[in-house]
Amino acid sequence: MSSLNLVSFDACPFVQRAAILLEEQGREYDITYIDLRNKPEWFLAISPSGKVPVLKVDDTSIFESAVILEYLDETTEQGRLLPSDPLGRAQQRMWITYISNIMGKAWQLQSSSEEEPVRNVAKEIRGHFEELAKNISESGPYWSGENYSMVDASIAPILQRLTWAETLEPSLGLFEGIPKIAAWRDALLARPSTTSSIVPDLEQRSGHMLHSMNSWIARNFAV
Ligand SMILES: N[C@@H](CCC(=O)N[C@@H](CS)C(=O)NCC(=O)O)C(=O)O
Repeated sequence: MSSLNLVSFDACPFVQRAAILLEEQGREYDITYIDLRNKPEWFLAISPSGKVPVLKVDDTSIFESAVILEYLDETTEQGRLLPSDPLGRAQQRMWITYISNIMGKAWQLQSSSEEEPVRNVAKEIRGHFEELAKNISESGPYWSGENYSMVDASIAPILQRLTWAETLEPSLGLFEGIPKIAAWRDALLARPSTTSSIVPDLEQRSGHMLHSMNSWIARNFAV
Protein backbone atom coordinates (compact mmCIF):
# COMPACT_ATOMS: atom_id res chain seq x y z
CA MET A 1 0.00 0.00 0.00
CA SER A 2 1.23 3.53 -0.82
CA SER A 3 2.45 5.80 1.95
CA LEU A 4 0.56 9.07 2.34
CA ASN A 5 2.08 12.28 3.64
CA LEU A 6 0.01 15.45 3.85
CA VAL A 7 2.14 18.57 3.58
CA SER A 8 0.33 21.09 5.69
CA PHE A 9 0.07 24.43 7.42
CA ASP A 10 -1.66 24.06 10.77
CA ALA A 11 -4.45 26.61 10.23
CA CYS A 12 -5.19 25.90 6.55
CA PRO A 13 -8.82 24.97 5.73
CA PHE A 14 -7.81 23.53 2.35
CA VAL A 15 -5.45 21.10 4.09
CA GLN A 16 -8.24 20.23 6.51
CA ARG A 17 -10.46 19.12 3.63
CA ALA A 18 -7.93 16.41 2.78
CA ALA A 19 -7.39 15.51 6.44
CA ILE A 20 -11.16 15.13 6.91
CA LEU A 21 -11.37 12.63 4.10
CA LEU A 22 -8.35 10.69 5.38
CA GLU A 23 -10.05 10.53 8.79
CA GLU A 24 -13.37 9.48 7.27
CA GLN A 25 -11.60 6.70 5.42
CA GLY A 26 -9.62 5.61 8.47
CA ARG A 27 -6.43 5.69 6.43
CA GLU A 28 -2.94 5.88 7.85
CA TYR A 29 -1.11 9.07 6.96
CA ASP A 30 1.62 11.36 8.19
CA ILE A 31 1.52 15.13 8.32
CA THR A 32 4.46 17.41 7.64
CA TYR A 33 3.90 20.99 8.79
CA ILE A 34 5.69 23.81 7.04
CA ASP A 35 5.99 27.51 7.78
CA LEU A 36 4.29 29.36 4.94
CA ARG A 37 6.29 32.51 5.72
CA ASN A 38 9.48 30.58 5.19
CA LYS A 39 8.76 27.91 2.59
CA PRO A 40 11.43 25.21 2.36
CA GLU A 41 13.07 24.53 -1.00
CA TRP A 42 11.89 20.90 -1.04
CA PHE A 43 8.29 22.19 -0.71
CA LEU A 44 8.60 24.72 -3.54
CA ALA A 45 9.94 21.91 -5.72
CA ILE A 46 6.69 19.94 -5.29
CA SER A 47 4.20 22.82 -5.09
CA PRO A 48 4.50 25.10 -8.11
CA SER A 49 1.94 27.56 -6.68
CA GLY A 50 3.69 27.53 -3.30
CA LYS A 51 0.43 26.47 -1.63
CA VAL A 52 -0.56 23.69 0.73
CA PRO A 53 -1.97 21.08 0.76
CA VAL A 54 0.29 18.74 -1.14
CA LEU A 55 -0.34 15.03 -0.75
CA LYS A 56 2.76 12.91 -1.26
CA VAL A 57 1.83 9.44 -2.42
CA ASP A 58 5.11 7.56 -2.05
CA ASP A 59 7.35 9.76 -4.22
CA THR A 60 4.61 11.41 -6.28
CA SER A 61 3.06 14.71 -5.25
CA ILE A 62 -0.49 15.93 -5.80
CA PHE A 63 -1.52 19.54 -5.20
CA GLU A 64 -4.93 21.30 -5.14
CA SER A 65 -7.29 20.18 -2.39
CA ALA A 66 -10.20 19.24 -4.68
CA VAL A 67 -7.90 17.02 -6.76
CA ILE A 68 -6.50 15.42 -3.61
CA LEU A 69 -10.05 14.67 -2.44
CA GLU A 70 -10.83 12.94 -5.71
CA TYR A 71 -7.62 10.91 -5.61
CA LEU A 72 -8.40 9.76 -2.06
CA ASP A 73 -11.96 8.89 -3.04
CA GLU A 74 -10.81 6.87 -6.03
CA THR A 75 -8.28 4.88 -4.03
CA THR A 76 -10.26 4.10 -0.88
CA GLU A 77 -11.26 0.63 0.21
CA GLN A 78 -14.21 2.20 2.08
CA GLY A 79 -17.34 3.44 0.31
CA ARG A 80 -16.78 6.19 -2.25
CA LEU A 81 -18.20 9.62 -1.51
CA LEU A 82 -18.60 10.77 -5.09
CA PRO A 83 -21.62 9.20 -6.80
CA SER A 84 -21.11 6.63 -9.55
CA ASP A 85 -23.23 8.43 -12.16
CA PRO A 86 -21.47 11.19 -14.14
CA LEU A 87 -24.22 13.76 -13.64
CA GLY A 88 -24.22 13.24 -9.87
CA ARG A 89 -20.43 13.58 -9.85
CA ALA A 90 -20.57 16.77 -11.94
CA GLN A 91 -23.07 18.27 -9.52
CA GLN A 92 -20.90 17.59 -6.50
CA ARG A 93 -17.81 18.96 -8.27
CA MET A 94 -19.66 22.12 -9.21
CA TRP A 95 -20.68 22.83 -5.62
CA ILE A 96 -17.18 22.02 -4.36
CA THR A 97 -15.85 24.67 -6.76
CA TYR A 98 -18.53 27.09 -5.51
CA ILE A 99 -17.46 26.42 -1.92
CA SER A 100 -13.77 26.94 -2.77
CA ASN A 101 -14.71 30.47 -3.81
CA ILE A 102 -16.42 31.03 -0.44
CA MET A 103 -13.22 29.86 1.27
CA GLY A 104 -11.29 32.74 -0.30
CA LYS A 105 -13.93 35.18 0.97
CA ALA A 106 -13.86 33.63 4.42
CA TRP A 107 -10.14 34.34 4.56
CA GLN A 108 -10.78 37.99 3.59
CA LEU A 109 -13.33 38.17 6.40
CA GLN A 110 -10.87 36.79 8.92
CA SER A 111 -7.81 38.74 7.82
CA SER A 112 -9.07 42.21 6.79
CA SER A 113 -7.82 44.91 9.10
CA GLU A 114 -10.83 47.22 8.69
CA GLU A 115 -14.46 46.87 9.56
CA GLU A 116 -16.08 47.92 6.28
CA PRO A 117 -14.47 45.26 4.04
CA VAL A 118 -15.33 42.66 6.70
CA ARG A 119 -19.01 43.72 6.72
CA ASN A 120 -19.10 43.71 2.90
CA VAL A 121 -17.60 40.27 2.55
CA ALA A 122 -19.86 38.95 5.33
CA LYS A 123 -22.83 40.07 3.23
CA GLU A 124 -21.41 38.24 0.20
CA ILE A 125 -20.88 35.08 2.23
CA ARG A 126 -24.46 35.24 3.51
CA GLY A 127 -25.60 35.47 -0.11
CA HIS A 128 -23.63 32.30 -0.90
CA PHE A 129 -25.14 30.57 2.12
CA GLU A 130 -28.62 31.49 0.90
CA GLU A 131 -27.77 29.95 -2.48
CA LEU A 132 -26.48 26.78 -0.81
CA ALA A 133 -29.62 26.65 1.35
CA LYS A 134 -31.75 26.51 -1.81
CA ASN A 135 -29.83 23.48 -3.02
CA ILE A 136 -29.15 21.38 0.09
CA SER A 137 -31.33 18.29 0.62
CA GLU A 138 -34.68 18.91 2.29
CA SER A 139 -34.22 16.09 4.79
CA GLY A 140 -30.63 16.74 5.94
CA PRO A 141 -28.55 16.48 7.95
CA TYR A 142 -26.00 16.49 5.09
CA TRP A 143 -25.80 18.01 1.62
CA SER A 144 -27.35 15.01 -0.11
CA GLY A 145 -29.50 13.84 2.80
CA GLU A 146 -28.68 11.04 5.15
CA ASN A 147 -25.31 10.13 3.64
CA TYR A 148 -22.16 12.19 4.09
CA SER A 149 -20.77 13.43 0.77
CA MET A 150 -17.72 15.10 -0.75
CA VAL A 151 -19.55 18.45 -0.59
CA ASP A 152 -19.80 18.02 3.19
CA ALA A 153 -16.08 17.28 3.53
CA SER A 154 -15.32 20.32 1.37
CA ILE A 155 -17.31 22.87 3.35
CA ALA A 156 -16.79 21.67 6.95
CA PRO A 157 -13.49 23.54 7.51
CA ILE A 158 -14.96 26.85 6.49
CA LEU A 159 -18.19 26.47 8.43
CA GLN A 160 -15.99 25.71 11.43
CA ARG A 161 -13.86 28.84 10.94
CA LEU A 162 -16.81 31.13 10.27
CA THR A 163 -18.56 29.84 13.40
CA TRP A 164 -15.44 30.74 15.34
CA ALA A 165 -15.22 34.13 13.57
CA GLU A 166 -18.71 34.83 14.88
CA THR A 167 -17.65 34.16 18.43
CA LEU A 168 -15.05 36.90 17.95
CA GLU A 169 -17.52 39.26 16.28
CA PRO A 170 -21.11 38.12 16.99
CA SER A 171 -22.61 41.06 15.08
CA LEU A 172 -21.58 39.44 11.76
CA GLY A 173 -24.78 37.34 11.84
CA LEU A 174 -23.47 35.02 9.12
CA PHE A 175 -25.95 32.22 9.86
CA GLU A 176 -28.84 34.30 11.12
CA GLY A 177 -32.12 33.59 9.37
CA ILE A 178 -30.61 30.71 7.33
CA PRO A 179 -31.62 27.74 9.53
CA LYS A 180 -30.74 25.11 6.94
CA ILE A 181 -27.12 26.25 6.88
CA ALA A 182 -27.01 26.53 10.68
CA ALA A 183 -28.34 22.95 10.99
CA TRP A 184 -25.88 21.70 8.35
CA ARG A 185 -23.06 23.42 10.22
CA ASP A 186 -24.11 21.82 13.50
CA ALA A 187 -24.17 18.34 11.93
CA LEU A 188 -20.73 18.82 10.37
CA LEU A 189 -19.14 20.29 13.49
CA ALA A 190 -20.40 17.32 15.50
CA ARG A 191 -18.81 14.83 13.09
CA PRO A 192 -15.60 13.26 14.51
CA SER A 193 -13.68 13.72 11.24
CA THR A 194 -14.15 17.50 11.51
CA THR A 195 -12.67 17.72 14.99
CA SER A 196 -9.92 15.10 14.57
CA SER A 197 -8.61 16.74 11.38
CA ILE A 198 -7.30 19.88 13.08
CA VAL A 199 -4.59 20.68 15.58
CA PRO A 200 -6.19 20.72 19.07
CA ASP A 201 -5.48 24.41 19.70
CA LEU A 202 -6.51 25.68 16.27
CA GLU A 203 -8.55 28.60 17.62
CA GLN A 204 -5.70 29.77 19.82
CA ARG A 205 -3.18 29.53 16.98
CA SER A 206 -5.49 31.19 14.47
CA GLY A 207 -6.34 33.92 16.97
CA HIS A 208 -2.65 34.70 17.52
CA MET A 209 -1.92 34.66 13.81
CA LEU A 210 -4.86 36.93 12.91
CA HIS A 211 -4.21 39.31 15.79
CA SER A 212 -0.58 39.68 14.68
CA MET A 213 -1.86 40.52 11.17
CA ASN A 214 -4.10 43.30 12.59
CA SER A 215 -7.25 41.42 11.70
CA TRP A 216 -10.35 43.45 12.59
CA ILE A 217 -12.36 40.50 13.89
CA ALA A 218 -9.41 39.39 16.06
CA ARG A 219 -8.70 42.91 17.37
CA ASN A 220 -9.80 41.94 20.90
CA PHE A 221 -8.30 38.45 20.86
CA ALA A 222 -6.41 37.95 24.12
CA VAL A 223 -2.78 37.27 23.21
N1 LIG B 1 -6.67 26.18 -4.52
C1 LIG B 1 -5.82 25.70 -3.46
C2 LIG B 1 -5.76 26.78 -2.38
C3 LIG B 1 -4.78 26.39 -1.27
C4 LIG B 1 -4.37 27.63 -0.44
O1 LIG B 1 -4.77 28.76 -0.70
N2 LIG B 1 -3.52 27.37 0.57
C5 LIG B 1 -2.97 28.48 1.34
C6 LIG B 1 -2.99 28.18 2.84
S1 LIG B 1 -4.62 27.96 3.46
C7 LIG B 1 -1.50 28.64 1.01
O2 LIG B 1 -0.79 27.67 0.89
N3 LIG B 1 -1.03 29.87 0.89
C8 LIG B 1 0.38 30.14 0.70
C9 LIG B 1 0.64 31.19 -0.29
O3 LIG B 1 -0.28 31.58 -1.03
O4 LIG B 1 1.79 31.63 -0.35
C10 LIG B 1 -6.35 24.37 -2.94
O5 LIG B 1 -7.56 24.15 -3.01
O6 LIG B 1 -5.54 23.54 -2.51
